Amino acid sequence: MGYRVVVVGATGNVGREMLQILSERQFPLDEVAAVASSRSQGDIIDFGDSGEELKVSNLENFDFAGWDMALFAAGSAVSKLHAPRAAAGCTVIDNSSLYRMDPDVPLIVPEVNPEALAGYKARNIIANPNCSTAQMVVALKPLHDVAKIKRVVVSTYQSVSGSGKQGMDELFNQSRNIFVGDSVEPSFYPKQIAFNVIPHIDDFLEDGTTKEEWKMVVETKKILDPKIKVTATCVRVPVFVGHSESINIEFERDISAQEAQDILREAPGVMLVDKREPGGYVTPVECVGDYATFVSRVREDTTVENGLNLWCVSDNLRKGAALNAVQIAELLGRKHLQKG
Ligand code: 11C
Repeated sequence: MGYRVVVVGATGNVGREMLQILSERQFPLDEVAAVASSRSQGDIIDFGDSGEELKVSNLENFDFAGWDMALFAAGSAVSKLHAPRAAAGCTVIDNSSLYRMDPDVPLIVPEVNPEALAGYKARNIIANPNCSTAQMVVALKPLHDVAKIKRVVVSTYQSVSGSGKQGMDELFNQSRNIFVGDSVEPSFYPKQIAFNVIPHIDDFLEDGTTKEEWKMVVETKKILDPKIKVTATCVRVPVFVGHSESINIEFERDISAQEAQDILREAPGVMLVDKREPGGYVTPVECVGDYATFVSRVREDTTVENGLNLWCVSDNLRKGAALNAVQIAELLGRKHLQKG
């Protein structure tokens, strides 16, 4: 006996990836529903590459009663409107930022804080973290367990797929225009993204940081440890898929690069690729379609006490969104919603 699972936002980047991952991980399903806005109602979409097709239902009048789980990937506004009524019928796993900091909603990365799932019944909603936070905490957790992290300084190199199809289209169109000598007018991003980088993701806050940077701070505290100090600079780069991060970590006790490599080599969800030679590290194009959070360039930072630097890369649509949501669904099934 399997689960009855709804994917909301099934026609978007993350929704399609959720369907793909449910199919490729052979998630135990009795039925899967693809749900989206009324614009897509009746469209036929692939259930990953399973060969099965799904007819898209309209979210406005979709009845969640009798379903086991609903994976939401349609943004905060849609979650605000529909997640509470969905949660009255089944457990919601929400990929938006709406509920992440709600004390009654667990914010889960299964390799890091699976125990926090226990509180999900308060609202019947579980939150999926921001993509840049998810991959970072997977890399930090095993190191924190042995040497206690005091402070993290992270700079991100985030792909345009993090901002959805419009971001991907803008990078594609601007790159093509530059090659054929047409003008490049930014429309979706505030500045040119092709052959450029933009130190700005999400809204600006009063203190000069951005909401993306704030999310990395508060989500890391909620998932991993409220005592860890985090400061972030989030940057959009002209890469289609795959977020990269340069992470500087200060620990309470001395930890050598060698010890950190040995720990990371064994850590759940981590793939250490660290050959200290040209090409002996992972770049975003190589992480696309993979489940792992790749860690490279582990080295000691002698400018601070007990410091390490590392490079971390992951598929933002997978570990940063769809894969993590499906892993939460698997955990929920195993721990709380066991079937026959
Ligand atoms: C980006 N990290 O790359 C964002 C996308 O809070 O779920 C995900 C935003 C979020 O633009």
